[in-house]
Amino acid sequence: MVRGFETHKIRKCEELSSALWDFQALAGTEKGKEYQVIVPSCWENYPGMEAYRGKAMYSRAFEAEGNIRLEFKGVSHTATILVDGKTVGSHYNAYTAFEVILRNLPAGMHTLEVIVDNSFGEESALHIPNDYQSYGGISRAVVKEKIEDAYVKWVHFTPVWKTNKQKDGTDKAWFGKAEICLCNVSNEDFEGSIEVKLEDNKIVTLPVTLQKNETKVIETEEILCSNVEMWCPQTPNLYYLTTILRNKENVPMDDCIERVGFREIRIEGKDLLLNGKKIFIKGLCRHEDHPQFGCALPLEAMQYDLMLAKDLGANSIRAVHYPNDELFLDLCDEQGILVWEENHARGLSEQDMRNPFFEEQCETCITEMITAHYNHPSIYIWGILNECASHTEYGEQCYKKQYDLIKSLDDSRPRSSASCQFKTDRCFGYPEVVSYNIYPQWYHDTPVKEYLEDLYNWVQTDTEGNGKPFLITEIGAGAIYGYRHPSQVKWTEEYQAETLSKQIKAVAGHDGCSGIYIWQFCDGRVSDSWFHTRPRTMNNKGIVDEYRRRKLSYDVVKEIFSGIETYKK
Ligand code: ADA
Repeated sequence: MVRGFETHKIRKCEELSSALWDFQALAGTEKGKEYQVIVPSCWENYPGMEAYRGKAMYSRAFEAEGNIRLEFKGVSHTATILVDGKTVGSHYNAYTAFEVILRNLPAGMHTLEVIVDNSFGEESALHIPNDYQSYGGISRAVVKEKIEDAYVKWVHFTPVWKTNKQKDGTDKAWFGKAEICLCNVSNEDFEGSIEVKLEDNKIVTLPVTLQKNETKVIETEEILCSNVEMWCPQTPNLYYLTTILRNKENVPMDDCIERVGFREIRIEGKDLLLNGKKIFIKGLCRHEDHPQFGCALPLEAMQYDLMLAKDLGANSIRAVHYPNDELFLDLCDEQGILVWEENHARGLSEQDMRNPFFEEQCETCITEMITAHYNHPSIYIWGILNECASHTEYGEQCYKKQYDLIKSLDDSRPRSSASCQFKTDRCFGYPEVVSYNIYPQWYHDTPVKEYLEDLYNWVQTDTEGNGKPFLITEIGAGAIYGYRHPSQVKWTEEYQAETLSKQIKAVAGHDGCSGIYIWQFCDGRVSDSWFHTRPRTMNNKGIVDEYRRRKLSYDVVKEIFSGIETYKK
């Protein structure tokens, strides 16, 4: 499965994943190991490949003719694409989708080869040994599409709640603006038109002219969208937005179907407002990680995680520390679960950020993330650079550039960054929301309330984050599943449960806080080199373990989240 809904009716699509591919390791002692595997998958789940870090080849045949668009939803972490033995594309970063356009393929069978590399090295500024695993494999779906000379590359829809001047008085109504990116892959100029429909209602038709090989974005006005209901956690209403591209003979030649939600995210002083109502985030930080699937979780496993999140009383998932699979975001859209999504980065020092590939790899990730995920109503905020060097002058330059890039791509959502720089962060003037990762009672034994109050007051008195919404984007403690002991020392389930209880109550009871994300939903695998501080080479701060088995803290979090109003000031 590629998406939670059909994204094309006119464009002919075929999923190349969810089928057998040939796999072969290309290096090391595993060199020559061959398997038939289902894609998406991670090779760490193939026998004998559990610790393989290097290059491997995936291949399969496909039938095609003419102009073909191949879309890879995620290859971990560097991909080189060959068709019939010729390199036709490449991509860095496991967590963003990319396309390869093949022009005028002769009719018949063709060979697709994907060389995948998950090694660490100078050219990888973001996939580095870290407190999560950089898996290897074709870890998300692969699609083959037939396109004509011109096609719809993407459509972004921005819902706007504003006064409906077409009616007297001050009634407000939902409006929508569409931006449509069109590509002409031929050497001839193109003339035609696009029609945009919301469900079955035509909302606009515009003429289109494209020079040969031109890519162009055309924008509609803000158009009144009658008879729509808002998207919110209680009623996550979704609507199909269909864009049809016609040629000058008015014959439909391509289409793009998106699914949108009418919701408004706004900031009022120190409050986050969803559709005009103040919200308090009860969230969980979640890696895409599973002992049986690596980072390539199937739909059923994704939904099981969301069922647990809802059972816990959570209303938000913080997708750490990279853009997530669109299938997961589709599930969040359908179930009214708010998502904090962020570009791919975790804990990079200034030295790491000075890697010559860092800025380009971050900016590409941000652009690909927002281009692909813009229409998900569940995403309410864009994050950058989790716990990177926001306390240094050079770091600040990078943060500013990335905040500016996000704003240029999407000025409809607030921005933030999860900081760990205590009272040295110098970047709170740029984002709309101030966010911190804190671990009182785990990495240090300061009482939670005291630590939180001290930090919050410093932000208000000494930084440009004064008066902005303030989120705790990580807080938690470790526990080894099954380790219970009357001493209740650190790493026992008892210690984690007691600590999370204090931490959640302290954050909920602080009237400056707009929410909390527990670190973390489930235990997850980390890089082998992190073994010294990570028993089992796992990050064990989950409230369930990697098999989603509940620790004592599960019921404690559930009871507090479900009755959060009791603890709020
Ligand atoms: C940081 C980091 C997380 C995780 C956490 C921990 O806050 O953002 O990815 O490493 O620390 O477990 O210490």
